[in-house]
Amino acid sequence: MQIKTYTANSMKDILSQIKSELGSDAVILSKREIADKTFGLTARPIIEVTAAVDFDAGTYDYHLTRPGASSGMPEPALPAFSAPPAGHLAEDITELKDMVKELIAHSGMKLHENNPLRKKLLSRGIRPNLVDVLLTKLGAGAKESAVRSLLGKLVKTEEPSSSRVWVFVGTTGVGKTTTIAKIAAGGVLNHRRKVGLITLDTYRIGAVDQGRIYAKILNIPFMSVSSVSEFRAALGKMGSLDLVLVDTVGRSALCRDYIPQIRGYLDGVDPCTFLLMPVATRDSEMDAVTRTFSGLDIHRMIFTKADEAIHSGSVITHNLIHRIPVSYITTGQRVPEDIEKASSSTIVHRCLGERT
Ligand SMILES: Nc1nc2c(ncn2[C@@H]2O[C@H](COP(=O)(O)OP(=O)(O)OP(=O)(O)O)[C@@H](O)[C@H]2O)c(=O)[nH]1
Ligand SMILES: [Mg+2]
Repeated sequence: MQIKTYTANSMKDILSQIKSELGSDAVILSKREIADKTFGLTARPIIEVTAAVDFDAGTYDYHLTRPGASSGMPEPALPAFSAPPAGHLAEDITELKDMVKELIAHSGMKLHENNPLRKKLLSRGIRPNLVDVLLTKLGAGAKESAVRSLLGKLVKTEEPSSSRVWVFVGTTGVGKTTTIAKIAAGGVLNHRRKVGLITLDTYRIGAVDQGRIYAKILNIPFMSVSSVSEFRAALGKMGSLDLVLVDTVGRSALCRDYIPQIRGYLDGVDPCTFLLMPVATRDSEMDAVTRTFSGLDIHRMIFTKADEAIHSGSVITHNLIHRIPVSYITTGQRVPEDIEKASSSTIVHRCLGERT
């Protein structure tokens, strides 16, 4: 299964994009109006649609769904799409087909409403239309083991990239500094790596102290910088280290100058950028935050505070919709213990619990 999000000014444009990229068997998972941020204050509404198409999950690679990214993997075969007859009739037929598909996507609930597996997946926080697409793919009478196995193939996790500069972003209080301390401690204590810490002190006076204290405990270099030139100088000074962890001081991502400011710091640095998100965040909030931070080219996700979440289907939903690989999950306040490397099987297990 391939899932992809499209934006355009009209539904017609989006449908033709979906058809040409995903083929005519694609189904629409969600559709809504959002503000086109590129127009600033005069933002006008555009349509955002997430669509999915079914093909052998084993051949799926997330890069294929990320515009501009190249995986080096062969393109999976898309479902055959027979060209409709020419003329108005053809257009009408195509439009009707689209409407039927949209209807089917929205009537998934009816098809599966008596399936106990549906109730279970919903109770774990997986978005309803995703649940219906998964169940439709597996067919009536699908067993939970089949859902686990499909999700195991679809959920994308990956180690951080090979960049030696790791940048941690996310809204206020999501656990950036604590997670950095956990990763720094793991690097220093378990892998004997030379680690340094830089805080981009873009806003809060006194916010650097937390990082400074962790750096002191771990006996690693620490610098707080408040301009791009200071940041470049700090990176230069830490040039011999194996890993430089960059903390960004919490500020609402909705502040209009926040993302451009951070982007200014990172220009030409080629870091691995992590977006941190608490597991117990509403789907719509996760979508909005992810969209806001996409201005920074997010390479990996870190889901935080898994210990505070009643269920963790939000991680699966986010991963299937946004296709940003997960690198870590944090599970408590203890430094350095409460962090684990993400794997698709542990994410599925966290969401669905023990096999029954
Ligand atoms: N339960 C739980 N608490 C966590 C976890 N990670 C961090 N916290 C707590 O969340 C609070 C905020 O953590 P910080 O690391 O300061 O968050 P931040 O993103 O750096 O915050 P700002 O710099 O203010 O944006 C602290 O009380 C942490 O102990 C976690 O995995 N589980
Ligand atoms: Mg912080």
